Amino acid sequence: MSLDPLRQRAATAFDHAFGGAPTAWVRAPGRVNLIGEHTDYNAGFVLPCAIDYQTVIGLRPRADRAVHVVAADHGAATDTFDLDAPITRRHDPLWADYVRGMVKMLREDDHALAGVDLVLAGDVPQGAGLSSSASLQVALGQAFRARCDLDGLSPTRIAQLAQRAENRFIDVACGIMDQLISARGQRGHALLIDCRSLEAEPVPLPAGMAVMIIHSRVRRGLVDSAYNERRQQCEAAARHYGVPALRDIDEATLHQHRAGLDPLVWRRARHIVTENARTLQAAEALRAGDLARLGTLMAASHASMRDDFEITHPAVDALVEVTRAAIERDGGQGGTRMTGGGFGGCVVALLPRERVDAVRAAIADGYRAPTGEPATVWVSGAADGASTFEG
Ligand code: GAF
Repeated sequence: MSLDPLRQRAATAFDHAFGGAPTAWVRAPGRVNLIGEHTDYNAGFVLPCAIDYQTVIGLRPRADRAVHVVAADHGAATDTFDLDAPITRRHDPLWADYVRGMVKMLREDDHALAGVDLVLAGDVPQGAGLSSSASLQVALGQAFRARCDLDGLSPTRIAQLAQRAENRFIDVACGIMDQLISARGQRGHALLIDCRSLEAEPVPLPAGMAVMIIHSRVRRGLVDSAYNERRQQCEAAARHYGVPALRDIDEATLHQHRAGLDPLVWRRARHIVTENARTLQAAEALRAGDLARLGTLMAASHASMRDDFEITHPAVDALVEVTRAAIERDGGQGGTRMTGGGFGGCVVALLPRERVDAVRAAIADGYRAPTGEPATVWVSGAADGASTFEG
């Protein structure tokens, strides 16, 4: 959670692999999305915040044109490739492909790259849907920006190239949310991101609120194929309505021009159209400190993901219910819903800090994953996006 253990782990691995110390340090956070799910690839709105868990990279220039990488968290495994040769996938280990993919996209975007030794270390929980891979790729963009003095490489451009690496190199058809919040997050704020214009408005989290992240311990099975299927259904619905993206229709149009659209695809579209509206309303509720309204919107978002978009899981539904009941006990206010791509993974809750222990205890008592495991709970602030720091 704090930078120091990560920095120390990376420094030790660096000395062991390359001798000496990095000359520069960068970091990029994971994320949790408060509301606005699967809306990003529909050119819509999302409301994520960056979290206090991150990827750290220590780096030092090399005189040649090679990239040498050490993964401190993977038994100091290494990867090496040449900046002037074709950059291809290894497939195993996956972390090496994230590095290669990001470097390839930076190169294709015509940035003048130079050789570097890199050590990676991170504490974003992996496989939990908290964007550990986006944080790695954005940190890499930040690392090359620092190594090669790429002053023109903006945080938004880093995010776009990181998304492109996922789409074209790793072959995951994700939207821009995870990379953009990792690159541009602001401490103490969620960002209301317009995924079409990429404008992002910081929305302060009300004082005294905690962001709780609860891992259901349900593995996110079949997530890529199901995600791609949802994406295709949304695109089919947009074609039916004759618009570039579902962002471009409102609820009235959704109903008026429904005829001829497959009922399942229509329900997918209804999730996106209503979720966009809820996301804008949730940003307003946050700004106004209206936690009751926020709670209602988060509950409606979860129901829509469960019933219309069908991306939740019975255990995750049960976890949301236990969490909601605990938040609302004795008139308490706040909200909870599944967060991220879905099919398992994490639940997010926004609640007054003094309620955290009681809610944590209720989850420990009232929830078990299908495997019998208890949930894992993290409490985070809203963190800054990618940055350099002193080693
Ligand atoms: C995953 C994707 F990577 C994001 O782009 C987004 O679509 C999210 O699922 C769902 O909101 O995290």
